[in-house]
Amino acid sequence: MIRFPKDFLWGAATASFQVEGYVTADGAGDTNWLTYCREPGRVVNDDIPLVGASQYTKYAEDVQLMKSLGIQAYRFSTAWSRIQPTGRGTVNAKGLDYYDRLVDELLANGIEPWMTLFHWDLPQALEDIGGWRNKETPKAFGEFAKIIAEHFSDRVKHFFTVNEISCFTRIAYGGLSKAPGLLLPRKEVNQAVHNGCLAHGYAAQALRAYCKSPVKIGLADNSAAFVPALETPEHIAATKRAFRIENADITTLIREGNYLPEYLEAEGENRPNYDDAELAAIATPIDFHGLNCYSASEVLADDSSPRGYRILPKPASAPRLVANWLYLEPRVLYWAPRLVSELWPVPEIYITENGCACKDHLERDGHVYDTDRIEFLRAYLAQAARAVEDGVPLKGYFLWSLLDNFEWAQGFSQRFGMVYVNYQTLERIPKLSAHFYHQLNSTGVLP
Ligand code: GCO
Repeated sequence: MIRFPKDFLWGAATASFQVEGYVTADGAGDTNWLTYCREPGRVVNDDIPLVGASQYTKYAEDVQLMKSLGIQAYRFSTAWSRIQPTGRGTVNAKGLDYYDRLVDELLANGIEPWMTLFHWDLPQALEDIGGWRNKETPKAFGEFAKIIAEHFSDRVKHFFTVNEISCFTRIAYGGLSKAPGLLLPRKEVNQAVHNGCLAHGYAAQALRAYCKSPVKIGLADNSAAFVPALETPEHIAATKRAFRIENADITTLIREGNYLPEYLEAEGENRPNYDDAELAAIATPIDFHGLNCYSASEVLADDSSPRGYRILPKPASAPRLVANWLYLEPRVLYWAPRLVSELWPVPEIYITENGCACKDHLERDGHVYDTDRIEFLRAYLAQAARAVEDGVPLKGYFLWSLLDNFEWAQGFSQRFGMVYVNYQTLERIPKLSAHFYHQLNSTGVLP
């Protein structure tokens, strides 16, 4: 029997642009993702989440849904552009009102709000000045964090600064699949990555300075994750080394406050511009480390390579479900928290995203029998339990996602929810996996 501790936190996660719909309602400004969606050919079927899952209007129903599924904490993000339509200056009261309503509804129903300040939807006015390439953007984000701290810290006790720095910087400015979808030279991309880390740092400082009562601060990090191909001491040591070096420009930088020599040497002239004050801000201590964990690369020790490890290519028949990047690697839920806790001790680690897209089918009896998703979750969660068992300070888990939602460049074509959304009627239908999750969170035993 696989059992979790009584106080293990069971949550669900979403993000503003992916679930809210009504992205420009009530004075909200345009965002880079809206611009991206409007460019033909960027998103599958040219989907735009103008209506989407409509949590903006259906939040109260969604809170009841969460309550009925035993969700104890809801990780959601604020759309910066609702609160500051141009990313700077004037506050739009109606934007704050929406998150007030959501937070109050959660609290009234005994669900903890875990607020992410930024999950990729950047005010277009900031994208227009260069977005994350420009250091004005992290500065503006620090100011935004002050607004959030002053307004919400009486009720919200857990804050994430930013979500997945590599996705909104490296992939967004050095690739086509995330807004703004540019292919810039390496130096500019490295600068965007650095500025993303700086945004985390400035926001962490602002939250520390302006929250009115004690809160916990962390980030939702998608470190490149590694697992030892064979679990022997030498391969485990090599994997740990790989974890630190391969994440030199984000996770390692944030947790150590310095770029590793390996990184600086490899990037040479392409290294970003920064100073010591920025490094200090980036390394502002955090209370918890959130890990978004889906897949991983397998590593072997290799004495013939200068770094002492080798990252193995994925075999052609390595198992996946629907998303082409999501190779099944359940052991990531053991090794990522374990290696993070060994490399950079922190009181609390959370899995802040984990889940998968499936080809869910609404049967004629009105149900979705997503036994594939349940198998995925069962395999991954068994590894999370193993981490807890081994003394890793893993304190909770947030399933991605509560609802089917807008899966970025995949549009509505990929469903990650434990609850099915009928996009015509907006009806919510808990899938079999939601019942699995409810059983788990109400007993602490993997069903
Ligand atoms: C993330 C992404 C999520 C995705 C999920 C599935 O934080 O990883 O932001 O928004 O929807 O990861 O791809």
